[in-house]
Amino acid sequence: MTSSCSALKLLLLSTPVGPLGSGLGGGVELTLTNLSQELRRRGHHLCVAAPAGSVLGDVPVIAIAGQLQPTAHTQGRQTPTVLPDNAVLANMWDYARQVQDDYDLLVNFAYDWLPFYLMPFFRRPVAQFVSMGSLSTTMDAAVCQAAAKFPDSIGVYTRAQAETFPCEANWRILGSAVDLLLYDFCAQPQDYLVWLGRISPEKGLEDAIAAAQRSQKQLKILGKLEDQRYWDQIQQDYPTASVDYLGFLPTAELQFVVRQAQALLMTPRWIEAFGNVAIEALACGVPVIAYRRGGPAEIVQPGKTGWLVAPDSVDGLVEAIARIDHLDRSACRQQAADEYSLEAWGDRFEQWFREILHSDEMTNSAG
Ligand code: HBI
Repeated sequence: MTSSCSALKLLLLSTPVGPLGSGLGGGVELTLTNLSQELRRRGHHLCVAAPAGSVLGDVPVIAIAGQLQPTAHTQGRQTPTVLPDNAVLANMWDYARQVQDDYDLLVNFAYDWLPFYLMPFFRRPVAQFVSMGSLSTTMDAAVCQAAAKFPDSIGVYTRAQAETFPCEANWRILGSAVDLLLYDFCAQPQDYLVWLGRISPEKGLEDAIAAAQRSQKQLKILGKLEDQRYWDQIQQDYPTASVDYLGFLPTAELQFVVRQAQALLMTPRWIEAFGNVAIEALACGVPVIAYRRGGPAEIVQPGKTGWLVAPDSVDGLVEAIARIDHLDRSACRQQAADEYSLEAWGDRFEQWFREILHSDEMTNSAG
C-alpha cells in the first residue's frame, strides 16, 4: 500500500537519442537532472536507465548498451518508426521488464512508440512524460491510445504542447523548473544577445542571427551542434554577422555567459513544448524575446520579463530588441523564483505519481 507520505521507488527511463550529458537529449536532460535531484531531496529512491556513457551528477545511472535511436524531430510526419539493430531503446525496456517489481512506478522520458505500446504488457504502472509536441502520426497514435487506456498517466510540459495532439485527454500539465541556486542574477548586462539550444532547423537560429545583425548586436550561441549542414548554411548566409559559437556548456559555464546578456532570443519554428532555456535566462535576470508560439508564449510576461513577437517575424525581433530597456531584469529573476521553482514543480510530479499509483491500486483491487 503506497500511503501519501511513503518514499516511492522510481525507475526513470531516459531518451534513447544520446547519453545524458551529451546535449543530444535537449531539454529532457535538464528535466531529468532537476527531477532526479528534487525527488531524491524528498526522500524518494530512484534509478535512471539511460544509454551507456550517461552521466547525471551523483544519481545512480544504469548504463544500457545498444544503438542510439534516430531522433524524432528530424523525421517527417509519416516516417515509419524504425528500431536499429541492438536498439538501446529496446534494451532499456527489456531491462525495465526484468526489474519492474523492484519499483513502484516506471517513468518514461523517451519520445518513442515502444514505451507507449508496452504499457499494458507491464505489471507496474508507467508514467509517460511526453517531451515534445506532435511530430508524427505514429507517435500521435501511441500517445492518444495510451491516454485512452491509462487516462492518469500522460504528463506534458504545457497546454500548448498538449493541444498539438489530435485527441482530447486528461493531460497532466507539469511545467518545468530550474534550480535557482545554480543561476546568478546580473543587473548590469554586457552589450550582447544570447541564443541557446540544439543547433537544428526547428530552432530557427538563422532568424536570431539576422535580427542581431540588423540590430548591430553580437549574438553568443550556446548548444549542441546537432546539424552540421544547417550550421554551415547559416554561416554561408550570414558571413559578416557578429556571432560567437561557444559550444554545449554545462550549467555553471552556460549561466556565466547567459547572465551577462541583454536578452535571450527564442526563435522556434516548431511548437516548443516548453523552452527550458527561457527559465534559465529568467533565473539570471535576462529577459526573453520569443516568437509567440508554444511554451515560451506561456512563460514570457510581455513588457515585463520579455517580448512576444509574431512567429517567424525578424522585423518583430528587431523591434523588440530596440525595446529591451523597457524590461525589468529583477522581475525576470522574480518570475523564475515564483513560478519555476524546483519545490513547486516537485509537488506537481509527486502528486501525479501518487494519483497514478492510487488508480493502479484501485484497478488491481477491482480485479
Ligand atoms: N527523438 N526518437 C526520439 N526520442 C526521444 O526521446 C527524443 C527525440 N528527439 C529529441 C528529444 N528526445 C529531446 O531532445 C526532446 O525531447 C527535448
